[in-house]
Amino acid sequence: MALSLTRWLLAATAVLPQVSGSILSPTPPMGFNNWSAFMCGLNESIFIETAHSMVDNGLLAAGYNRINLDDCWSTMERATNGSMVVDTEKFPRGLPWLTKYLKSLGFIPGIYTDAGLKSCGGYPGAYGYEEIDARDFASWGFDFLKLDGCNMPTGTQAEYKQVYGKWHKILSSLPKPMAFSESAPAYFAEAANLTDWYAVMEWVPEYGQLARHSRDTLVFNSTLYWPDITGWDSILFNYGQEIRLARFQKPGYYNDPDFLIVDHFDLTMDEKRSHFAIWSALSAPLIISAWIPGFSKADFEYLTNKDIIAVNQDKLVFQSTVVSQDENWDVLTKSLSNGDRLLTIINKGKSTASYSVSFERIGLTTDQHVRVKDLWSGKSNVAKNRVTATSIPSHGTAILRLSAVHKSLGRVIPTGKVFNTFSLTTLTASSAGLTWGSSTGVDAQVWQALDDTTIRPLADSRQCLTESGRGKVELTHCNKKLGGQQWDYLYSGNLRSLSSKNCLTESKDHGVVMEKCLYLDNNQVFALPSGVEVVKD
Ligand SMILES: *[C@@H]1O[C@H](CO)[C@@H](O)[C@H](O)[C@H]1NC(C)=O
Ligand SMILES: *[C@@H]1O[C@H](CO)[C@@H](O)[C@H](O)[C@H]1NC(C)=O
Ligand SMILES: *[C@@H]1O[C@H](CO)[C@@H](O)[C@H](O)[C@H]1NC(C)=O
Ligand SMILES: *[C@@H]1O[C@H](CO)[C@@H](O)[C@H](O)[C@H]1NC(C)=O
Ligand SMILES: CC(=O)N[C@H]1CO[C@H](CO)[C@@H](O)[C@@H]1O
Repeated sequence: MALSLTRWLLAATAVLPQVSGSILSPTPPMGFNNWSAFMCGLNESIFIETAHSMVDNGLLAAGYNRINLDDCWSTMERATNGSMVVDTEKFPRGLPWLTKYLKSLGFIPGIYTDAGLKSCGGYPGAYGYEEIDARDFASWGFDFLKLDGCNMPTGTQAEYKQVYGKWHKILSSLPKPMAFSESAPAYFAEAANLTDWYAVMEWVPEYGQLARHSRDTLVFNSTLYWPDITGWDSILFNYGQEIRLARFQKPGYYNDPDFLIVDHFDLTMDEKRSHFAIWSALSAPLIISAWIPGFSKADFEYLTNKDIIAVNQDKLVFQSTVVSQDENWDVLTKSLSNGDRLLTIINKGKSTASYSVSFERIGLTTDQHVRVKDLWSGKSNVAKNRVTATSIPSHGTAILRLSAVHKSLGRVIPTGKVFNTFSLTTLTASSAGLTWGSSTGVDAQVWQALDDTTIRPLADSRQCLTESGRGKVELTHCNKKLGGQQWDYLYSGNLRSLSSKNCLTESKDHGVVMEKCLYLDNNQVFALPSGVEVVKD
């Protein structure tokens, strides 16, 4: 994706979703796109060599079955009949030949265009040519379209919605519907006012199968786009955007934190493996953008880890949500379709260390032994009350699958951070009362969201988050008879009191207060642990 060419300076969940056979992409897409490694240097031989390498080294068999072209595949002008024209220096045998060849190997080919007047790289945009381009892409044999959003005529949120909506209509009415990757949200990310970003996030799941919510992961040569950051910084940055948006993901729609840039020149092996493990825990698309024929045996090995891919492709496709964060550690969890629980621990620190998490924090209520499988080593052991991952290397990620030794894991309570997805402050229960604070990973920042729609701090689960009138919120003893202790988590990200219909709000001085619900306001949009029912209204 060529977003960064023009934009780099910018400074759920629900009850078990229905998995229907008619969903275009019931699990996250996996495959290859040449952008991060090749940018505009793409050509036929790169795709052919890549495809063969993916077959020979087991990537296709592991599920990486898409090969997508990015920007710069065409000439600079359209033909007189309005069609895009392939650059025959880059693709001497043309695109229908290429798609046929890729399909003969077992791949699904994808193509790129831009919703605006010009692509991010300056090639013809599709604005006003939507029907012609969709027809051509389909007739050339493509089954997947990535639609960037550079150079829109006016750039308003409403305009993006209208144009992406138009594409949705066209693509879904083709004889063979095309998977639709939408870059629209990325153009509204990182703003001082996130209302438009949130608004776009609300409609992209209705129109397509995946959406790029924020900036590009670093291209191979990062110095061109985002000086002075490392590949690891870029991975954590996009992860940091993704975790704000878990409520939108569902079977058939995936939040896309962008490509796996696994051959970025400064990544260590531990960082590459983390990149893959984190994207898998998020059930994010796994689209490798790297020079695959140049991979080492070890690269192919970790990228084809069956247990981790199974987590990525789990049919619930929950995005793991954050249990806790501190300076050195991020802990994530989610449920898997067979009732197992996934625990992911990221070591952001500078040294190898062990980390231990209580069952409670993972949402488990069982007092029994639980089987813990380390998905990197494939080894299992049993644990009771807490899980400890030992020797996690600096910038490494432990990814553990918890399952019942006997019947089932028992009741699982959605548990984790409640945070403002604009300011990133975390709901904190201190002795002085409630505040929005920075993350330190303490129990006072880990919350349980119960079926009765109460919200309780892990530090003392007899206490409930309570709206106590006059705009105040406090922790008071849980009591079903009291009003003000029940909350709806809305699709908008609002936490709305059932009794007053007002919304939880972060005030200017980080106070936890109640105010009238506003439209996708910076101070009222929150992320909650996965498993909490999301109410659309
Ligand atoms: C495609 O690009 C690669 C890398 O830049 C180059 O080695 C190769 O010769 C090119 N192939 C064609 C057909 O231009
Ligand atoms: C449009 O023109 C191009 C270039 O002359 C040609 O290859 C293509 O087949 C034409 N498309 C249609 C639908 O006629
Ligand atoms: C944020 O943007 C929205 C949509 O453009 C606008 O309605 C709202 O007033 C803005 N909020 C602030 C605080 O500027
Ligand atoms: C990236 O590109 C710039 C400009 O072409 C060049 O000076 C620099 O050495 C390149 N860096 C890497 C890591 O390839
Ligand atoms: C990693 C890699 O092979 N990068 C290539 C990306 O594409 C450019 C342009 O063709 C090449 O110069 C790089 O070598």
